[in-house]
Amino acid sequence: MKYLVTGGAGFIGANFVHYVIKQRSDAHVTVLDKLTYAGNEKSLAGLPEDRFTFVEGDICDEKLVGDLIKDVDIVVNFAADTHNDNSLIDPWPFIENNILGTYHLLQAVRKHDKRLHHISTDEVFGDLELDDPNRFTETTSYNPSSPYSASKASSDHLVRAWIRSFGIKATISNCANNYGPYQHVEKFIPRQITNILSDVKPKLYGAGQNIRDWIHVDDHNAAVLTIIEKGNLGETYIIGADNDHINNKTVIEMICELMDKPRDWYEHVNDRPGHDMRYAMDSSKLRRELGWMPQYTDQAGMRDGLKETIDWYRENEAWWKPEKAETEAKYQKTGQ
Ligand code: NAD
Ligand code: TDX
Repeated sequence: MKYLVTGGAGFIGANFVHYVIKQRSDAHVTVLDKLTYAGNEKSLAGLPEDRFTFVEGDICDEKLVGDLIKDVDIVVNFAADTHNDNSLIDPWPFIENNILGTYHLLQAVRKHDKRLHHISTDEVFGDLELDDPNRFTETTSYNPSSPYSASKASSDHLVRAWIRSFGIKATISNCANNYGPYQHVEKFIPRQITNILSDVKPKLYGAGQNIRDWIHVDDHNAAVLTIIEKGNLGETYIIGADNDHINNKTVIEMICELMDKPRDWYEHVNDRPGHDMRYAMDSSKLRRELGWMPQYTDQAGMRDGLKETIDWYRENEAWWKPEKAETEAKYQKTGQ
């Protein structure tokens, strides 16, 4: 099986490449990545040269995309601009990379009749109130809040339209918040871990009551591989690990405790404008129809996943240190 993994030098894409090379001995992976500030070729170090190729380039480059797609069996699209806070400062890269980029991939898979799996997010559904017992399902209406989530929603709509109008062979997955190795230090969990490793207090937006349905990146990628291999063409699958009751304040307290700091060794900073309150995912379709199950579930699983993630950042300072100062300088400007 020959894979073209777009955005494969980013957090989830790089973990996917390591995962698929390890799990499937017949897999060959080509990564196409623009290496934006969020892409890091070091995340792909150590992969076997005969089974892996890296190409620096843009999914909006029609000729390059066409040339690469001709030689593969499937495109797995992770490429996107992904940080909500950045989309509130400058939305344009989100429109370009997420919407136009997906358009170009769709045209290429259509022309060359190739399979596509498109990676999306829970945020396309908007948010839930804290006391709302519902979870997002495959049929929940789209209601995005930020420029980032609106751009992801747009890209999902394009994929659905190309399936319906042109019959392309595609699947979509919408996953909850991921954590694990190789995640950029701008994101919530690595930011707090690397703050503590730098002897700086973690930063909690507002009161920290917001809830994210945290999932370990390996559980996400196991689900993606399951959908690629067993999923029904044209379908959307929700991916989640039943962690929709752990708020941000609790996550920071867990990190402090696991890193031998007092549980309240953090500070409150400015909240995010338009901050979504709660995400919750109902992944029963994926579990029932395709037999996928997450490994890191509930508060105990989350603790295990966090412990491993903390150890990874402790042992890989050379990977994250170069990004840290610039990232924090950006947050300082918004009082976050
Ligand atoms: P990331 O920001 O860590 O990585 C994105 C990668 O895409 C980077 O390597 C970047 O260089 C590359 N890229 C951006 N624009 C490109 C372009 N035009 N051409 C080629 N490469 C380009 O992101 P991530 O957290 O790994 O997210 C990957 C995907 O998963 C995204 O589509 C995101 O919306 C989705 N997702 C993320 C989460 C999460 O919690 N991080 C949850 C659900 C879904
Ligand atoms: O320093 C922080 N303090 C804080 O309290 C940061 C960076 C974040 N937060 C809060 C905001 C959110 O409620 O933590 C929560 C998680 O924040 P992010 O890591 O920025 O993630 P989120 O905005 O929820 O979006 C993530 O999940 C869905 C990814 O960044 C998206 O790419 C994905 O689609």
